[in-house]
Amino acid sequence: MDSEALKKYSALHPKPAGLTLHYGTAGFRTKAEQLDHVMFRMGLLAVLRSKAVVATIGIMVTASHNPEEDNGVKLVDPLGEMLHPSWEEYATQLANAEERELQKIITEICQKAAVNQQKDASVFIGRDTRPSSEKLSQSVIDGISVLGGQYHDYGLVTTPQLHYMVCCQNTQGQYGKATLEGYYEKLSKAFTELIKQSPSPGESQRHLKIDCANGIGALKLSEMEPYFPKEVLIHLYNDGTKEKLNHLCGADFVKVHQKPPRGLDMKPNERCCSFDGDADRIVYYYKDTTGHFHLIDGDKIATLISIFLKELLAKVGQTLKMAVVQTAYANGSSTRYIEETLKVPVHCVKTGVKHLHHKAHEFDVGVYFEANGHGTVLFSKAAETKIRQLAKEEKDDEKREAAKVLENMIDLINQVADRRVIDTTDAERHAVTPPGLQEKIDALVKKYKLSRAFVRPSGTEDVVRIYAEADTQENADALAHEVSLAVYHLAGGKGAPPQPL
Ligand code: G16
Repeated sequence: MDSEALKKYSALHPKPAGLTLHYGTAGFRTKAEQLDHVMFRMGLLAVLRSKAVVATIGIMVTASHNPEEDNGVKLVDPLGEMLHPSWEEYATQLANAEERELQKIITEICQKAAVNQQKDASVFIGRDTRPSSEKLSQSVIDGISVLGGQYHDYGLVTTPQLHYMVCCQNTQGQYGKATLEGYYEKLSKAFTELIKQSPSPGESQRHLKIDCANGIGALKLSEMEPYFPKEVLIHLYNDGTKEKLNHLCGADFVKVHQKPPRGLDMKPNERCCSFDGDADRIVYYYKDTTGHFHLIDGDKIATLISIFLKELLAKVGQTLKMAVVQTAYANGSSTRYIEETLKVPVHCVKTGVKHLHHKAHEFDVGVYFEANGHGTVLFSKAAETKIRQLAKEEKDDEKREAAKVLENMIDLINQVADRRVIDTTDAERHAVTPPGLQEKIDALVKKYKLSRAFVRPSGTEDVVRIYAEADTQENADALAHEVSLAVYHLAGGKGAPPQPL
């Protein structure tokens, strides 16, 4: 390590005095102007991680669903998972180190994580469309370069695209080609095959209106459109040419407000969907002929995928272990339906793709979705090998065709994932502090039928999230409001008490 160069470059990316940040649900997130030093240091960290695991590491500059003024960084591990949790603490230490301690902290990390400094390092970088992202990704490059790492800057890409590139690179092309063209070709080929195998729907069913949250999704979908089968028509809205990122649109807005985004005009029964700012969440929706809005969020997507996969697995006659992984935000009826009607086991883990992904790996087929639209399906290596073999060699026509559909699903699903006063336990469904809060929530929940509520500190924003469900929308809203008041009083609220949405 060239200490003089490190000193010189870190001085170009100074840490604001007194600023402390924590590695949250999906990396670091805050106002963009506070992040220059973090980006430089995550460049350093990515080099160390790359040397430690002797593989390419990814860095995505994005604050995803958060406002345009924010930014953040997501680190991607070799197979496209989120950074291993054992390194989150190192990331926090590096981000918060005073400049004079930087070298010492790097040396300590190398010792604790057995990093062989002689190894080569390689880092892939991507960024979203935020105005601050280009400059911040240059700070990442400074961090990588000062420790002698090699890098490839993919520029503007979606988060799933960067995860894909990293996975392709580390599997020597087995997963696909580490280029945008490779990504579009792989996905569109599997999608085209699946369409051929599915019963022919009405003409309108192959049209989709897409709200791109004024983010990267618009750019990348336009690039991908020529690869789609010609009967599939997409119409892009909120493409970022007029309005601000995530403002009154995008997956988070639609999910939270249970209404269509601004700028997307919906006719009855038209299929619509929304991405978030870095295009790693999706929710679908439509309006029926009475004008009623129907949301197909992550819970419903997981349910539909589970029904589809369960039928196919039964057809191929394989007893593969399938499970669904959800978080505390999953609507109770979806959990009941999957467990009791579909007879598929459901597991609940803490919020954050990294937790769901980890759990889903325990099964032959692990379906995981957060209610907010993050998710995918993981097939174990053994299950994938079996399915590919059946698709090729099975003599029984029906079984072989079902295996082929599953094979295309595997190729279409981008399996790589994105991996303070209130403290929680039981997959964040139970508050242990402040004292009395959980008892208060329990009492409020008892007042409503079919109800559930919990609170947890967000890991991407400086807010406490409150979840409530009940037999009717009015009761769910009332319960949410009462719980938010309880949080406000018991957690020592300042300013005006919370108002119902
Ligand atoms: C990130 C994580 C998601 C999580 C979301 C909200 O999403 O990847 O797993 O559900 O933050 O987390 P919290 O409730 O802790 O703020 P994204 O789309 O912002 O990257």
